[in-house]
Parts: sequence; structure tokens; C-alpha cells
Amino acid sequence: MTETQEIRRRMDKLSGPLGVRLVMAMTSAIEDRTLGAGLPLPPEREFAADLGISRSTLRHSLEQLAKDGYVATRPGAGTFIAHRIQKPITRLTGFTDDMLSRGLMPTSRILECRKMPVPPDISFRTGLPLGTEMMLLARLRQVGDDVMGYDRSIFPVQAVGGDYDGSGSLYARMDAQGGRPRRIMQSLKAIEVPDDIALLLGVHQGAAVLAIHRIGYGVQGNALEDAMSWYRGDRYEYIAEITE
Ligand code: 16G
Repeated sequence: MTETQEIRRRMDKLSGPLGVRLVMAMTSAIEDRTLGAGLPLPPEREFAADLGISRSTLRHSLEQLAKDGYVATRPGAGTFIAHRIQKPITRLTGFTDDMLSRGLMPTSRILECRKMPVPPDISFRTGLPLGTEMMLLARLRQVGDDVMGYDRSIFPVQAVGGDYDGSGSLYARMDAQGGRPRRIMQSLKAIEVPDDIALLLGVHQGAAVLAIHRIGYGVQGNALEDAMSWYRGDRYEYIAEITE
């Protein structure tokens, strides 16, 4: 059975307006991974005909699914099932780990990579002595062309080695050097995306993003990272197991 036939089968089991049934059918198929992340949807005319609905109903339903982060449209490349990440809040992982463990290939676009002395506020927060040589690395974190988030991380040059150019996984580089953070203090809040970050993430003004501040400490309790991340609210969901 093709994906379209499967969506149609699910729609047939529902009642209500066709557009609503399509949204519900696709939502359930995406959530149970019958429709996998990255899967391209057929061209509009063909998809509408195979589903037995009008193109305008299809368009409205896809707009709804895009608003909820289930599908994404890339200019020139059509619409595809969006990557959505459920991230356990208590697991100490980096972006590369998170994507690889889900079978996704992470990519990064480096926007800034430079050395600088530790800024006073970071020195104050982390206890790193004034004058410590740091590196600032600002990256768009992506899966293919799909932007998932923006990381702006500051860390001691010593933690990565003077020849690090920001490519590849930062945590893998730290592992090879002296070790990645072993303990993290992290705060996470939902905010309306600031205009400059909206442009970077490719989301509309006022969209919801998760603003995450983390300070990572090494085995000796030494600060290894002071980072701000803005993760797209329609791509990320933090989950936790809570026990008594
Ligand atoms: C995550 C971290 C970020 C860290 C990066 C390392 C959050 C909110 N942020 O994006 O602080 O610098 O991973 O990833 O988890 P990398 O090893 O792929 O470079």
C-alpha cells in the first residue's frame, strides 16, 4: 500500500469535513511514523486527485499541518514530512548525538567562529578567570536544508585545541581533547522568536521557540561551555520520565 493509499484508508475511517479528516489522518500517520521524516509528498495536483479531494482543501490542510510543524515546504522542492525531535530532558547529549541516534544526518552552517577573551559576564557565571582564551561558535543546526535550531556557544580554546575550526561535532571534538561536559545546568523557556533569530531559523515573526541556556562542566567541575540555543518550537519537544 502506498503512503497516499494509507492516508486515504485512515481518512475513510473518520467522519467530518474532508480537510479535517486529512489533517487528522496525516497527523496520526506522522506520529506513529508510518509517514517518516523527510518523506516528500506528491505534487499537489496528483496528491489531491489520489486523495479524492479538491486542491484548495488539500492546500488548507497542508497549511494547518505546516503551522503545527508536521510538514515543511521548501521553495522549489515541494512539501515533505518535517523532522520532529522528542528529546529526553535529562540525557546529556549534543545535537549531533540527537540526530544520529534517530537515523538523521546532522549538518551545520557556521555563522561565526572566532577566538576572544572570556567576556566578564561569562567569567562571573562560570568562574573561568578573566583573560581565559575562549572561542565563540555560532551555528545553524540542520538536517539537510531543514533548520532545527541555532546554537551560540562559548568555550575555552583549551577544551577543543587551538586548531579547531568549528566543523563537525563540538562535543566529539571535546571528547578527543579532554572530555565533553559531564554535568549541565540548563534553563529552558518558551519565547516569541526575536526578529533576528526568526530570520536565521526561517520561521515567521512571533513563532514559538525554545530558548535554552546551558552551562556545561567537565569532570573536575571546570566550566566547558556557556551556550544559548534557540530551538524551533515546531521541531522540538522535550520529554521526561517522572517518578515518585
Ligand atoms: C546542543 C547543545 C549545545 C551544544 C551542542 C553540541 C542544547 C540545548 N544545546 O545543541 O549547547 O553546543 O549540542 O553539539 O542541547 P555538537 O556536538 O553536535 O556540536
